[in-house]
Amino acid sequence: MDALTMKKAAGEFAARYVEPHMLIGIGTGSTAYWFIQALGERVKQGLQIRAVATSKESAQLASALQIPILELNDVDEIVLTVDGADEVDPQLRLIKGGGGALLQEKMVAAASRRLVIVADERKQVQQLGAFPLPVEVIPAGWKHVRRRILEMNCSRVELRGNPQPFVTDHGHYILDCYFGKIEDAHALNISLHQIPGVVETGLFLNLATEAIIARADGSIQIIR
Ligand code: ABF
Repeated sequence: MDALTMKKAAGEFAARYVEPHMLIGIGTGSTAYWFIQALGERVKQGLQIRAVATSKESAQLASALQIPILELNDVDEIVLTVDGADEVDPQLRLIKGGGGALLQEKMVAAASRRLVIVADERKQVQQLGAFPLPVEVIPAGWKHVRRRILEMNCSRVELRGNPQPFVTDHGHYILDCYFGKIEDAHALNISLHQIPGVVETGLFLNLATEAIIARADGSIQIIR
């Protein structure tokens, strides 16, 4: 299987978890895209669901497929969220945010009873950190945040976007931070959150309840 086929397989597999009348969270990215497409097909056949989106992009896609979208503030607990990831380790710790939606993704994930990650096998790692860690920051002080992160044993910190900074759905910037292999993700997450101007990090810890991994040989691996 090539990457697109694996992404499609993982996204469509997760769509089977959705039952009638469920309030679900819909992720962002090229794998979650296939989850949303599969839901759209079932909605066409009469499935009744409501969804909270993790990005404007996903909200637009879902709306175009007649999936009713609610705002996060207008719901209580989300039963199931399906989202992608940039890295998944064996303990279901994640790096997310390569798509720039990490803040809404983490808020929706935190409001969800189950967070199911859909990914192709290339996202599986033994230890987080090969992928640069996205950190969402307030534009007004990003240069000071960058300096503080560089003091944290981080080799490179790049403002995402060129020549214009990338601006998130919530009006913030993203710093892509090259820490290399992350020894203690919990400690790093706490340290980053102590820097004034940091809004959120792409470290998703104790949030994912399951991962659906599509493999190149056509198999599906479930990690719980
Ligand atoms: C999103 O999915 C982001 O958090 C992440 O960067 C992105 C990557 O997944 P994909 O490879 O499916 O686009 O949730």
